[in-house]
Formats: sequence, structure tokens, C-alpha cells
Amino acid sequence: METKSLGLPVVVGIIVVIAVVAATALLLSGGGPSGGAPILPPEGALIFDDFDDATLGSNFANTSAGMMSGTGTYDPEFEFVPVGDGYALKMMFDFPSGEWCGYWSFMRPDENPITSDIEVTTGYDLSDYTTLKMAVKGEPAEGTKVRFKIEMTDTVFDTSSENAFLETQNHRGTVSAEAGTSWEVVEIPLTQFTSSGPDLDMSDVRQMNIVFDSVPREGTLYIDWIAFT
Ligand SMILES: [Ca+2]
Ligand SMILES: [Ca+2]
Repeated sequence: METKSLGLPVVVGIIVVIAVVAATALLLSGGGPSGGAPILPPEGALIFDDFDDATLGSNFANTSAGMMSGTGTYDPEFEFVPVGDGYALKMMFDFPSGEWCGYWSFMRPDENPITSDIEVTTGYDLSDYTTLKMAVKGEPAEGTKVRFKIEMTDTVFDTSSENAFLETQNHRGTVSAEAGTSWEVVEIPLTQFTSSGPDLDMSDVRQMNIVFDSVPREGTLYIDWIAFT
């Protein structure tokens, strides 16, 4: 009897079939942009934003959000990408040394100086909560993680004039965080914000920012949801 070895086209065909099956399994696993099952927010959490409506502006009523940068020329590009049954915010940043960029989101509608002339006097009361949690994933340069800062400010914090800026710096709390290449939940005790900004009033929170200001200066950050527990 003659034994025939598999010809090259057959071997290539088998490899292609295996690759297609594997890719399909990855997609069906519920994933998102790069696979991996989505992580749901904790039961009963206050959802600040789950991005599931695929628009800027938080889940809180009529709030505004947007992209920013130091000189206004390096705002992150953004889009909403399907994750699980909803969407995640995808921010792509690319800025030179000495610059910064990021994302801002107000907690109450009357705090938006763009759409309202109402003086900022009342913030959001987060004093019943202890922890900020957010589901994130990064696409950093090879061998690193995406690094970002989370800022919380109260309604006293002001950048509108140099004097006010200097006087109100302690009303901003800043905490550093990282995102690897798989979905994970970043958990930050709110006390880290108040130890960074000792005058920050967590019962009077105006806005939350995500800031990129260090290396890697080019990368992508996905946020599936932001919640407080
Ligand atoms: Ca939204
Ligand atoms: Ca989401």
C-alpha cells in the first residue's frame, strides 16, 4: 500500500480552519476589542458612567464630558466600542514631552461652564461612598502599561485665574493608576483623593478627570464603566 503524506495546501488549509475556529471562539467569549469577558460593575454600585449609550456625558442627568489637553491641540481621539452588551469609551492619546491630555466629566449639570451661566456652588455628594472602581484596559507601547491620573475636584477648585488657582490647589485630589492589556478593575479608596488634596470636599464634588501626562505618551485606554461603592 502506498502512504500519501499530506500536501502543503492541505496543511495550510487545516491551519486556516484552526485559526478561524480559535478567532470565533475568542469573539464569542464576549469580549471586546481584544477579547476577554467584560467585568460587570458591583451590584448596587453608583454608576457614574457605563458609556453604554455611546455618547459623552455621564449616567447622571444632563452632565457634560469631553476631551482636553494643555494647549488644546493634543486632545485624545475617542470613540465608543462594543463590549459585552454595551459600549466602552476608547481614548487614543499621542502627545509630545511637556504636554498632557485627557478627559473631563462633570458630576452635575449646573457645573458646566460651557452650557450654563449658573455659578458653581453645589457639587455631587459622594460622602456615602468609600471606593472608586473602574474597568479599564490599555494598549500601551510594548512592554509597558498605560499610565494615567485620576483627578477629583470640588466646587472650590478653580483654574480661572492665577490667584484662584494658587488658592484652591488643595481642593483637587490626584491618584495615579495603570492599565494592562487585559480588562481589570482599578480600585481606589476615596481617602487617597483626600490625602492628595487635603481640602477636597467629597460631599461637594464637581468633576472627575482622567489625565495622561507621563510615558508612554502614546497609547490607548479603554474604560468600560466608572462606579462608586
Ligand atoms: Ca454617556
Ligand atoms: Ca460599558
